[in-house]
Amino acid sequence: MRIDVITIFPGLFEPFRTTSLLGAACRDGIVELAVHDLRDWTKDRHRTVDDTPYGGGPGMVMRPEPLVEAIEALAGPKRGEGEESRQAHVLLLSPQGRPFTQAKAQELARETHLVLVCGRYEGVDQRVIDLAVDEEVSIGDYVLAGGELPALVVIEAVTRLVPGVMGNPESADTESFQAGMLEGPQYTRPAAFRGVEVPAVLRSGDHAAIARWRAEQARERTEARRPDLLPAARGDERNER
Ligand code: JBQ
Repeated sequence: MRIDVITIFPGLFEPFRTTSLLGAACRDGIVELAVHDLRDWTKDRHRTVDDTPYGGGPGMVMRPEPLVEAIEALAGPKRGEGEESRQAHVLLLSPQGRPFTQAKAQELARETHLVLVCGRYEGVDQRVIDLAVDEEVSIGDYVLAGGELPALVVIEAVTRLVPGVMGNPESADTESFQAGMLEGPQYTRPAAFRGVEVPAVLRSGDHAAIARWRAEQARERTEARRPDLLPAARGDERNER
């Protein structure tokens, strides 16, 4: 998979490109991650990427010219409706986007070429979206300064699903099987730490009992912390109250 990133802070991506799972995938040539400075597509002396909003208001808006030229240079021009779309799928990270989910990560992992555009919080000129972006995604409802961290979140979530990236393909499977439920508590040695013991069932060797205990723990934790993940249970609660 090839991923091109368009950003005004290319340096933010360097440590992620060279570290851990993603670093190994890049070294192995399974993922090709290229990070581009948006200012390379500006033509004025000050390399300006933003301007004041039409209609007034606070903040600045990202200018359309450098963004659309950068996207076209990396993804190719967007073809008309009904035509086969270009190879690259262009994503804009923005608070106005549809929520980024594991299902979206799985969908994006099937692409061969992604172009990620990092917007700034005040926004990008709408014509960039209309002319050059395939979809807008958001990683969540909190205030951030720009799309760089969201882009890194998308890169990590997507690339670990690309065949050959995970060292152990079983862990990816297990997690996707369990997606929709939180994991219960995990323990490693020592068996007792500062007087707190690992639950006896985990040390019993009874694999069926361990599986039952884990399922029960996952359910309780999900009910307590993320009832939204359990639509059936949530319905029951409503009926009880
Ligand atoms: C969003 F994707 C972006 C880009 C810029 C700011 C943002 N703020 C909140 N969540 O994921 C986001």
